[in-house]
Formats: sequence, C-alpha cells, structure tokens
Amino acid sequence: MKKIILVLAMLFLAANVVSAKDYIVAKKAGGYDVVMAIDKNPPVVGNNNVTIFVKDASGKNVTDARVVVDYSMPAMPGMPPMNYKTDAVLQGSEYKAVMNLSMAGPWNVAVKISKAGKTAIAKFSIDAR
Ligand SMILES: [Cu+2]
Repeated sequence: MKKIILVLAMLFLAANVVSAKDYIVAKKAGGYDVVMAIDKNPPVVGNNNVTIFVKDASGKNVTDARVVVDYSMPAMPGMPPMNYKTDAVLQGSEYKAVMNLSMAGPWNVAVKISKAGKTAIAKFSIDAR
C-alpha cells in the first residue's frame, strides 16, 4: 500500500499536477485509487485547495463521476459537531474543491465518488494547524 502511494505521488509530481510541498494521501475505495492533494502542508485553518485524482482498476482517470468532499469534526467540549460538504469540480482529469476548515485539530474527510448509481467513499484523517 505504501509503495502504491509513493508511486502515485511520484507520477503526479512528474506530471506537474501536484507540487512537492503538497499534503498527499491515497486510499483505495470501491475499486478506485483515490489520491487527495492539499496545497497546504499541513492543512490550515481557512481555505485549503484540494485536488482529487480518481483512477479505475485499469489505471485510467475517472472523469465522469460526481465527487463530493464531506469534511467534519466530531464534537469537542464546548463545540458541537461540525459538518461541511462541497462539490468537487472536474478540471482536466482531476477534481478540485476548496475546503474551508474552521478550526484547528483533527478533521475527517470523506471523498464520495458516485457513478452509475454506486457511491464509493475514501476516508482520510487530517490535522489542521
Ligand atoms: Cu473542534
């Protein structure tokens, strides 16, 4: 798994789609390879530009899915749970979204990829500074 992430990250770097300083995480979900790159490393309170790459089992970019970024922070003392959702928009062969993190600390990010009536969810944990 680690190796796959490394190879994917290097491919994207070589293609100049992401920058070496990006925060990059990858996961398999529903037969897809999902890579999420955030332009802030570590992710920050405020706006973070998110680029999402979705590849199918044969390594082809999936460009006809609906991609939604769902990000949430569980309840903490003095803070109710927070949940936000934004559509990622296809740009070239990847999906772009802006994630506005309202507070420092741990966030759960669920990237929901819907296609042909099926939804795959890639879950990531990030820590905003
Ligand atoms: Cu909080």
